[in-house]
Amino acid sequence: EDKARASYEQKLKNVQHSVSKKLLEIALAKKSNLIASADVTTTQELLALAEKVGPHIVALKTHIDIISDFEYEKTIIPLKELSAKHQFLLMEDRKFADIGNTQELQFKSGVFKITDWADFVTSQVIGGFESLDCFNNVGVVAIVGMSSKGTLTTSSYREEALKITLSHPNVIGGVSQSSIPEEILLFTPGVNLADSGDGKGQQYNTPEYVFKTLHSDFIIVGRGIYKSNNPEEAAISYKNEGWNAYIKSLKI
Ligand code: BMP
Repeated sequence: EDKARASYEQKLKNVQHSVSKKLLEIALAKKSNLIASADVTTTQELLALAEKVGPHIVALKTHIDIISDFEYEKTIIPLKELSAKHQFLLMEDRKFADIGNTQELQFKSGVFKITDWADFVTSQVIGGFESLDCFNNVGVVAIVGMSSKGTLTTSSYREEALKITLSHPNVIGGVSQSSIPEEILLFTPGVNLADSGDGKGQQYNTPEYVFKTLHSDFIIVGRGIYKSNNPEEAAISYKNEGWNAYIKSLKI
């Protein structure tokens, strides 16, 4: 049954974490609830996409370990400049899934040095509450439920994952295909206007469904944007679809 959701203004009054506040402020300023997933494999493609879609998004989601020519100076420095220029945050979709000590090393060391540039990161919560302690300078989006066919994130898993998500001070929200309590932010991937799946297990919903039925706060769109012939136009249309669906969901 559909019921009215909390507005971004209402959420802004209640959230504690600085990253949650920034996301909601950008959403209201840009009238956008769109996160573009930049699943491209070269620095040039990453920067070109960020330049085109930057003005229309609240955050750019990266999988930084798929960039084949990654160099901190060449990849991250200009990406940071674009995020400042176009006012979007950087979300590294690392999906950490280990013990706290290992996650800390993966977060702070290696070539990617995620701690130095990401505004927020994704993490599984399978390692338990304390595994999230190391992310104390960024926001964490917990993977509560996945969008793919046959995922093991059953309702009992999601229930336990939500307990960590709601209680850990580093966590700003969850990735899920189900509703979550209003005090945190809901990020929903698996959104596409043209397709219902990708033949590799991904399952898609429309922006209308995720705002109205799940009360999502942010949609995450990958191939719908970066595979489009005109990624900027595609970003604008997902932005408008998402915003209109959000406005409608306030009035139910
Ligand atoms: P696309 O819109 O091209 O299907 O991309 C979806 C993006 O969201 C991918 O980067 C994927 O890793 C991520 N994602 C997902 O699709 N489902 C989840 O449950 C969690 C994700 O992070």
